[in-house]
Amino acid sequence: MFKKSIFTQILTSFITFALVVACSQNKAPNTTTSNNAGNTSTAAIPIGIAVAQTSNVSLLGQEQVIGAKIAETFFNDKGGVNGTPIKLVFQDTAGDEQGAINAFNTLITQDKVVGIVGPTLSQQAFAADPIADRAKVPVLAPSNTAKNIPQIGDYIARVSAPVAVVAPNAVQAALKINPQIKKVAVFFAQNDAFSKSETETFQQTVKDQKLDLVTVQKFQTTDTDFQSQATNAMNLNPDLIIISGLAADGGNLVKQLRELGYKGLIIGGNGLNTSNLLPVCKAQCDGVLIAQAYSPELPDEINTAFREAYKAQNKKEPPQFSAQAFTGVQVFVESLKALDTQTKVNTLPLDQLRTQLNQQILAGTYKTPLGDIAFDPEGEIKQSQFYVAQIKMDADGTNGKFTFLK
Ligand code: 1QQ
Repeated sequence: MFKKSIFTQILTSFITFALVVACSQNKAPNTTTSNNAGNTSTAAIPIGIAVAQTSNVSLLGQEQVIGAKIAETFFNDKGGVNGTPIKLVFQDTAGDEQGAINAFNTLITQDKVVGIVGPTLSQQAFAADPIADRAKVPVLAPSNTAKNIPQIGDYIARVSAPVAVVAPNAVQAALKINPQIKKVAVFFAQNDAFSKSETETFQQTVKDQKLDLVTVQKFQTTDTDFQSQATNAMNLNPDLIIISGLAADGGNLVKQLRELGYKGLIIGGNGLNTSNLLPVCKAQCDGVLIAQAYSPELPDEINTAFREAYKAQNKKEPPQFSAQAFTGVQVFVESLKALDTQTKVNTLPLDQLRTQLNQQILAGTYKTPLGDIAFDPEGEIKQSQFYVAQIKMDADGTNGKFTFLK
């Protein structure tokens, strides 16, 4: 038997090592591979989806998963990125900051995604987005509506319009339904960045409308018992109550206010903007007003396609969080296509691709289920249409839906 000399063995090991290192570093995401039939094909372009698939926050995150998956199928059926498919890589953020940080790190360094749609909460975005920004990985925030999200860094943009422009619409709608409203009680979750930001907007709107802000009650997103705050507020006889929290806590608060006998209008903020709220407050959800950055009824071609795909799968109208997640994936796909027509994206090293993709995202305009959108230089969404929905529950309280006010 032929025996390799020590020198040949060392040389072979060295060459193998050098090749592995060269291939693993800075690899463009869509390398050419061979399939079993021996044909060469181009591997899919990985886009990261970092949303809450577990924890209480999954009441919101589940809708994002659905929207993103519909986008993956929809755009791949249309040829992906000029013939190259995209592939969504999901990393569960769960509901806290550390979960989002872990998901972002894995997507950036291990999955080598070109960009990230996520996370679910602003509270998580303030912790995880700086990591993507430092790594120069573009992030599209699908549901981060607190003040100062795009300002986290050059690589952070959002497809989720800020509370400052969305939330006041709910107050206008409440005043249209009941022009007699004078006394307003406001509740917010003090351990959540979005809720703190949204309540500032609501409280300012109440003042701007010359209404009387009779009390501000605080709670935690982990609370289940709201008796003392609800009683404090009801003692002041408000005729409007505004809640900034998340779905589980917000739903319980609505329920307990009604059980204590509150009869006036209730506005829920964006954290209550999901039909996953309905099993929490059941019949007591009826009448809750929630401002919307999306309407299923928008007649644009892409929304019609998205709406049909969503309805075929889920047998109900698509919610805002699904539409925004779809839009996040869409912006990545269309920006990749635009970039690819200038420079083939599969020839670019990953770091260059991420940087150029970020520039392309900010430069483009997009026809999405949210309507026509674009970004300002900081990454803030430019969007023009907003809506208000009201929850209508069936008499038995098991089924309900969001009806859009005209
Ligand atoms: C935010 C939000 C969440 C309530 C959406 C899921 O708007 O955290 O900014």
